[in-house]
Amino acid sequence: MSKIYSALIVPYDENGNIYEKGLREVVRYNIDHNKVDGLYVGGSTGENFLISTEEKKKIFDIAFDETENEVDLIAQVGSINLREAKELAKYVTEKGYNTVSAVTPYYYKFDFEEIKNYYFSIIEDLDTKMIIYAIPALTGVNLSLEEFEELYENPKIAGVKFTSGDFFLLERVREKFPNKIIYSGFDEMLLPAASLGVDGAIGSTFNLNALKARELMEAVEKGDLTEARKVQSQTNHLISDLIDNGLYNTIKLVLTNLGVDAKYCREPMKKPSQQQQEIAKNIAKKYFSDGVD
Ligand code: MN9
Repeated sequence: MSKIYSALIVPYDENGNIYEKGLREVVRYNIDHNKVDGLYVGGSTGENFLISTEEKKKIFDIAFDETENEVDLIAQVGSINLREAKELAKYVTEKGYNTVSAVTPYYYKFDFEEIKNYYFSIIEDLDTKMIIYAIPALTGVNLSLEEFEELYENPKIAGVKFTSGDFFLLERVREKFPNKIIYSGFDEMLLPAASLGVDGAIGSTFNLNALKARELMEAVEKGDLTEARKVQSQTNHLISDLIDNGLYNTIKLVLTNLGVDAKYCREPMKKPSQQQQEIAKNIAKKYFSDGVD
């Protein structure tokens, strides 16, 4: 059975500080309402690349405390400050997380030897699994099949969060490494990824809509392509509406409309305008009327 993970949304308050009460509510909503199998903590969706090491630790602490082993947790610790990545990996492992993930190092054009050293170094002293976070559109790093092979020679590297539309590569990776995990990373392309046999999916929109992602995965597992396409289309109407209105702000606004105090984004991301708030209210009504007062 494939697994559904929300890429955890993190509420920041008016001043851009982590809003703990709201974060706990988002975690609970994901477990109690969305019925996720797990949470991917500290990813792009958590605005992780905008915050300090201490704030990252605080988010890892709160997520761990609030879930109390009810669901799986993956801690994204990647940073081009390798020392920070190592410190965070050690921190979460000692806390009790058994899986870490790290984005491919970005900004500078690191060569593959440097990328490989980065991954091996983060986990060298730890007894923890590593999921590579591959998101070439944001990092510029395109790992080849041969490079995956070299990374996978390290038995602690357990798989990849594959956030790309390169389904040729996805199929090649699936076929060549049947025992390594693949989590699909683009919610709007869950159907093609699922049809190629991924082990699960990690997504920002699952904070709102994980139940549909589960329906889609189950339809694919049953071989019901007609149903799977129907669910992907329904889902993609929502995803288009969210993206058009500013993805993370709108996920937070819709959650707020559903009674989850998800607040704001961290600067330099903007606060939502009046118009964005109106649109988000309509999105909440249109797709989630059950949950709106
Ligand atoms: O974690 C998310 N990636 C980013 C995965 O936010 C960069 C996705 O869930 C996307 O937000 C989503 C919309 O494009 O598929």
